[in-house]
Amino acid sequence: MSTVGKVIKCKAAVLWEIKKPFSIEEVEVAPPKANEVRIKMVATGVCRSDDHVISGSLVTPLPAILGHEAAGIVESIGEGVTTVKPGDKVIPLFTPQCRNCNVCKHPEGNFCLKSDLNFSRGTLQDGTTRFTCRGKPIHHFLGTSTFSQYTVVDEISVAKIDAASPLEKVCLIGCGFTTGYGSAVKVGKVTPGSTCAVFGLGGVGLSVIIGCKAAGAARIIGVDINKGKFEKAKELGATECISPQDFKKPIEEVLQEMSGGGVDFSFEVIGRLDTMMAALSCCQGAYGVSVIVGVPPDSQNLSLNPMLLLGGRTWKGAVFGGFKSRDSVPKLVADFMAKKFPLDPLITHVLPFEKINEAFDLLRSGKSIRTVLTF
Ligand code: COD
Ligand code: ZN
Repeated sequence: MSTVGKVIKCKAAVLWEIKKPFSIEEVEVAPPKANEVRIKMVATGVCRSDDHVISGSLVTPLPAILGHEAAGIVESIGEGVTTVKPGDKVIPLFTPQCRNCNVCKHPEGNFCLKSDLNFSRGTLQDGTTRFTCRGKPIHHFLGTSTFSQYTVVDEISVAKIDAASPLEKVCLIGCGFTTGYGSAVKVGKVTPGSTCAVFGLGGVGLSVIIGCKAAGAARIIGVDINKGKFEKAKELGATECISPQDFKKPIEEVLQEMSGGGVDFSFEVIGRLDTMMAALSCCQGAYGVSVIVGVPPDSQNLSLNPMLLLGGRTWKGAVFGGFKSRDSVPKLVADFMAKKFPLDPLITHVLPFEKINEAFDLLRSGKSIRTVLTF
């Protein structure tokens, strides 16, 4: 029996309040309105930013259905939708691309003004929600809400991908992989033969390493206090790995010495102010580029000696690896299908969707790089 135009009853993980586990509930998912798309979820990754909502350090209206790194199949479309159709494989996009705002129209900008990260309304673009549970409206999260068997997204927040792509792998292109990879190839614009330093070897840091390697870097130095992370980093392209705890002098001095005066590109993929300063300082003073990927807790501030920049260094940051989402995600999936980069080494656990709380325990304990939940 067709579900088109009807409310779908299905299972979703609802977060009722912060610092509590998800509860798997029966929810009602309304049909898509004009310019909206209803998606049957196939796989979703579990990302640190979802956990930041649970801990309270990323604020979004609750109760909500979280999740923003996923892949699925279009079930039905609302009036006026032209870029996807029922049956298409798609990736929901937590950074939309409206193609009309100043950012979308700028050749370099990707942080679309329609992003819910800007306002955190917890709704679709029309200001309402499509989810109901126990008679109460449930908020969306970043316009994606992938911790549900079905979700509704705006057309500006979804990209059609290759029909042959394995959804339980390419879901990582929806956030973690792309954030790291793009930070190297698109934001830092790593050049062939260069020397790079990557601070933090979690899933996103490893994706930065994959990007540095793809861009042809000659040396990629991984930096982490957990030496257990070194093996995989080397497998993915790090040429050396060091722990700041093995040195008496500051790590930026160690890296300057290792690189004969400063690395060409550095990346902070931890989310700490001290490592952001170390990453900035370790890059070459006249032409080095340092990219911030991590987000520090509770909007902390840095103070800076402007001399660090006056010599010619560049300091930058971006969301979603600087990629315009609807333009780039289909290309990234095509690149994965063409074996231009791997995703398998990033996926350490695969669990059924119902075990979502277990997946977050794995994330918090540091035992997983990425857990993919399958529906
Ligand atoms: N020095 C060196 N390494 C350290 C230090 C330190 N002082 N402290 C921790 N580390 C290492 C840890 O041992 C770990 O290996 C690594 O740093 C961090 O890895 P993870 O697994 O905790 O994190 P990732 O790779 O999954 O994600 C890291 C981010 C910084 C990207 C993430 O936490 C974040 O801030 N995300 C928000 C960025 C974003 O764009 N969000 C948009 C939607 S997701
Ligand atoms: Zn994420």
